[in-house]
Amino acid sequence: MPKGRKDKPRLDVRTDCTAVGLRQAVLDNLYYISGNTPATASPDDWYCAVAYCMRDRMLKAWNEGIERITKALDLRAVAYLSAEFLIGPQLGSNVLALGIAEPLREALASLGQDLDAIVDGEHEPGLGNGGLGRLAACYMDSMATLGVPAIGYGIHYEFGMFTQAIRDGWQVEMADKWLRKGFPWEIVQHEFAVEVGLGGSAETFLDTGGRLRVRWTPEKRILAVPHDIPVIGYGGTFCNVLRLWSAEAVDAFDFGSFTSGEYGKAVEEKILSETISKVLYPNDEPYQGKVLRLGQQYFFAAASLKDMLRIQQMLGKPLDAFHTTFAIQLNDTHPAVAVAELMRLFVDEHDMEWERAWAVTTKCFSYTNHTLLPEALEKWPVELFGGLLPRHLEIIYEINRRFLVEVRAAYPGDEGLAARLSLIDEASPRSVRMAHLAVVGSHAVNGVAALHTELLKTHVMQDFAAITPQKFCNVTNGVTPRRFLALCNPRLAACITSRIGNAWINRFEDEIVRLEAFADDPEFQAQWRGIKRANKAVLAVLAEKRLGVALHPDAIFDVQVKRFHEYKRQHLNILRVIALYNAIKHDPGAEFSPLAVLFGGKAAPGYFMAKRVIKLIHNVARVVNADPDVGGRLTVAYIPNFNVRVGQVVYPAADISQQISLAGKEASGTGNMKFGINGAVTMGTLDGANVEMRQCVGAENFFLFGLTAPEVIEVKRNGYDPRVYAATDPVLGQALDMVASGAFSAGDRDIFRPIVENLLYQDEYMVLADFASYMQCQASVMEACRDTTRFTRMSIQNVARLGKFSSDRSIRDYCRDIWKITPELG
Ligand code: F58
Repeated sequence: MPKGRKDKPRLDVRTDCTAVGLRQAVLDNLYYISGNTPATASPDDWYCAVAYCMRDRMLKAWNEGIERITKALDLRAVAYLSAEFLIGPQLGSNVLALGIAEPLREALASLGQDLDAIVDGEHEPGLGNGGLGRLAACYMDSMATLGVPAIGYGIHYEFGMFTQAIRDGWQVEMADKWLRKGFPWEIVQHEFAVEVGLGGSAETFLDTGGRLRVRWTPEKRILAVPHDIPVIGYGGTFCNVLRLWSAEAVDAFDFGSFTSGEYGKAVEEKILSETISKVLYPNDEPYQGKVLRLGQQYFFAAASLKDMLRIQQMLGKPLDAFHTTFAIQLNDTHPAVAVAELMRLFVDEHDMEWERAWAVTTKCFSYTNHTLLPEALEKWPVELFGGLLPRHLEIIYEINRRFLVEVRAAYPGDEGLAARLSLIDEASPRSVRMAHLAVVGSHAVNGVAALHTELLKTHVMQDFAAITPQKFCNVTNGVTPRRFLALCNPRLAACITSRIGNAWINRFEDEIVRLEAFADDPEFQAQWRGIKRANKAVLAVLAEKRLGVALHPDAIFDVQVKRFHEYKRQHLNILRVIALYNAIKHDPGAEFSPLAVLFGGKAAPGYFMAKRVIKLIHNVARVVNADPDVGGRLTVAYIPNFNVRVGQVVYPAADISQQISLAGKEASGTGNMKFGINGAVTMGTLDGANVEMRQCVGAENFFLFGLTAPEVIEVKRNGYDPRVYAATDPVLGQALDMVASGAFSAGDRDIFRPIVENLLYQDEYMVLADFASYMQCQASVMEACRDTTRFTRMSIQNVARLGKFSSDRSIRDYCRDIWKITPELG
């Protein structure tokens, strides 16, 4: 220590959490990591300096977390296998978890920097499509907060979800180069890289003990390199890891080709291998077999299992106790090939008896289903599957053979049942049913909301539920109140804390209900409204800046943000807007409370109809927003490139949350919960988790409309003819006619013809059947909004009564009912 400074305690720039220490740490990082001084640093340099500063402060908990999993013999950890983790921006949530926002803010201010601006400048990793990927991220957050040891295993895509731009109202996709400037949160763990095989053939041989064995000789080997991202729980003491695999060539450079002058060929192998983790599939459409996608699935499933076996061996535990070390959760069927791979590892590579291997495997796995849409259930043509994974196909056949022997023994003569349950769909082309593999290979199968689980049991998986009812259970989805309230809505968070303390942040279910007491308190109500207005003003600034649309914070903000899909019925919403527009035009002088209808969400690039609905929304917006008769009382805006970050601005600003899927189609929804805990009142159908949300908030605090799931089935059974609705409801008829006649497309009758014709002649998602009820519901919303006191009470009661929808509760359910793990922190 230099002379003359003995009296000053030495700062550890890696761990100190005072403003002085953080300031020094940021300066050190600026200088030593990006070679900058405050005078030369760019916003990205500042961001990186702060991010590394936070990562340093997470490392102690991180290393303790890894030790916990790799040293404790009696500990069962969750291995959460998911092809997607939509983690969102990291800086803000890590600062919140560490609880050092204030000293950090002070430190940065002393350097002339604004913490919020730095947080806002982060480019988020879009490693997921939507709800499924974001759910995985919420669950990682909750596991770390509750002290559930876990490793999240996934894919380190080089290009995540595409960036959406809008040109002349059409969606345009652009590559998401999220890694361009590096990603400061991850640590690449080259020493834990593993090899994964693909292709080739399988042959039998006699081992030295004279036993018949099978050996798979892959044609190709790819190196899986783990990129570890820390996931720290709220409070900053417990940390898990998200391990994302990136594909590299085993030998990046072929010297043989190089020396013989074939320079291109020398790197060909590298390029081919890296393709595996190159890009996230943005597919939300009817499922198509793509060999690269199966390659991705096997790649991360196999690498993850190898990693788990390494840990098992490190612990010195026998392989047949593998299930005591890991509870493996399959997030949908994307990682389901892991069932066959674990069997291959046990039987082929570790010489375990089939029966024993199977018993251990099924004790490890459990499977979460996220969809009821039959076209979304994964099926791989046998030929394609066998070409890429010949040994796994054999193993699946053997699993199936044994399974069907049991089925036939229990239900003799019922060949129909056996065919329906089979892991192989015999229809041409023969294919592997991944959901069946997941169900047979798991000890537990769950749906993601009560209604969804019920429909799984009674429809999509009816036969499985009949033969193994004990496997099926429900775990209703949840969202993390850290990111989706504490972080994204600091004003509301502070207001809630001022009344009930801050324990709601990690004990949401128990604590938030205490807000009920203030629902009718005039002072609290005024405060509540002020906060909503301020949040709307923030969104209005964004809309003005990015879209040039003026949104008035005194308008009702009515929002639908989610992926575009016909079952989610964004077209029902825009038909409502057209009907409201017509009502204003019909009587321009009538009273009409200002309403801003906001949309956002991406369409899969190949989804013709969804992209056309986006175009229709833009065209309607152009007409409505410019009409002097409307005079700004009805505004329509489309917020481009909806992602986690945009969501964090949108949810806090909404008054009304549109959750309008056709009953029986949305498995759960999680946007509904994010809106709800930020005080938006739902306008929705009895679908997915809406059903349970309505039960919790009470019918008086929910705007319900539409057919129920049984009614949908009934109406369809009796022969649904959408034209009857169009012909008998003049409001609907007029709206459709306008779209068809080119009223929103400068007379062009072709552009929206596919939408109108689809609605009139098919309407699979029964938009027309639910339209009248939706409009009626709209009238009740308008009425409720005119009574400010009533509406504010509804909003407060929504927040106070939605404690159940914290992902902490979901994780507790998984721990208790499926994983049999006791959370360490309650
Ligand atoms: C969603 N699925 C469900 N899939 O639609 C939603 O109801 C549910 O709340 C959510 O899962 C979480 O359980 C979903 O997001 C995908 O994104 C697939 C990813 C793989 C390609 C096909 C879409």
